[in-house]
Amino acid sequence: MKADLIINASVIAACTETEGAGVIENGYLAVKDGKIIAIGEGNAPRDMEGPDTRIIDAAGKTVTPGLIDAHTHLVHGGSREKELPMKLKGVPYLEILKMGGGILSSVRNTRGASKEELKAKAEKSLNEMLLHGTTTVEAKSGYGLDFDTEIKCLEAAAELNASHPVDIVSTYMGAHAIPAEFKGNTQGYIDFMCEKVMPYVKKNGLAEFIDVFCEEGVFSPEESRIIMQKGKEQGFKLKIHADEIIPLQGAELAGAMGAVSADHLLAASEEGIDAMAKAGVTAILLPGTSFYLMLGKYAQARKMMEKGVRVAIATDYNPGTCPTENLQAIMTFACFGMKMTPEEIIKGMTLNAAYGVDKAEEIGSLEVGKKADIVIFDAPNLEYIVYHFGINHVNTVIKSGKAVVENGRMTKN
Ligand code: IZC
Ligand code: ZN
Repeated sequence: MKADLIINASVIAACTETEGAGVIENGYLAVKDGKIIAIGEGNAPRDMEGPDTRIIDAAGKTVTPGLIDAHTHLVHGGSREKELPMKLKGVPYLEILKMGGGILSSVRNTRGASKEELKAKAEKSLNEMLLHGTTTVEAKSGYGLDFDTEIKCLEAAAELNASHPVDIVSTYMGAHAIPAEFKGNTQGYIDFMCEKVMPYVKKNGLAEFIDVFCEEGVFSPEESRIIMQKGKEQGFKLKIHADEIIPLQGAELAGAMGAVSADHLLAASEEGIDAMAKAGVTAILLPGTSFYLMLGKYAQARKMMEKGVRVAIATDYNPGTCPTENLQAIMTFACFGMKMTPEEIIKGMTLNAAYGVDKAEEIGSLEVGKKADIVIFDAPNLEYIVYHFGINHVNTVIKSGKAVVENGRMTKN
């Protein structure tokens, strides 16, 4: 494979295991056979440049690891813009769900779509993600709920993972809502998920994680614990939508169950944050959702960081509560909503996000030996990307050593 040498970068944010984002000013980065082989300050050593080395001049630009979107509901049918007037009238999210709207309306649309239709829609989203700098995405099922549709969605994600440059980490999230056919019989639905769906998903390698929406009117903490326990016994890694709206000690549960991540956490308690720090649970915070639900409140990122919790930031891309694929927009919400610095934010979308999907050994930082997933932003520094918001600053994306976006456009091959 050809080698690439990125030179003259105004800023390289290596996002290594150090304090801050490991910023190098005026640096170089060398890539060969899909891996990073050198990184440093100043000029690249002369022997780095071979006859087929492609030189990328990154003068005036900022280089970061490929962004990792550690929490999305990628595969789904339909959209929910028709809920806007209700939202503006102040009807709460959980109220819309209770009336059979919200997630359940997306479930109807997803059940009604073919696998090909779902793939075509998700592929468009993956293209947007890639163009905006995302090279790895976690994707949850949970808009099918019945056996056939959940499997259809997980298969769609697996097929896209094989065909699309963006890598997909899959999560089975049957525990996203209680489907109409199990209304009033939550236990029956839990048994169905744990005994029918999970074994099939495991056997066919369709998901690495399971996730549970632990929320008032959805799955109680006791029910969530049972689902997580059954998932763990079957060899799944754990995630939980915890303390998003109503405080239910979801963060405590994540700690007790040894979850890889707990996500949302707006209403997490002090004790819950301590439990996460102690158990090494990554907090995946979703400030775009706080904004979109007009909650007037964000997760306490600063407190979590002070207490030693690893903080990742993701989009929560989904049709109801954060319909955007653009992690750069989420950077600005993280900064202004949660008072995170640009260095903390980029780390939250790279190394810490890699921990959130249990892939930190391969991706998430620019270090010798790691996969060459790299973004070059047409911005002189990290602060500029966060400050000049709502537009796409990506110039180049390199995925596993291959340029997949050049001059802001996807390459053809
Ligand atoms: O479709 O509303 N919170 N799940 C949990 C969501 C938001 C997605 C949705
Ligand atoms: Zn979610």
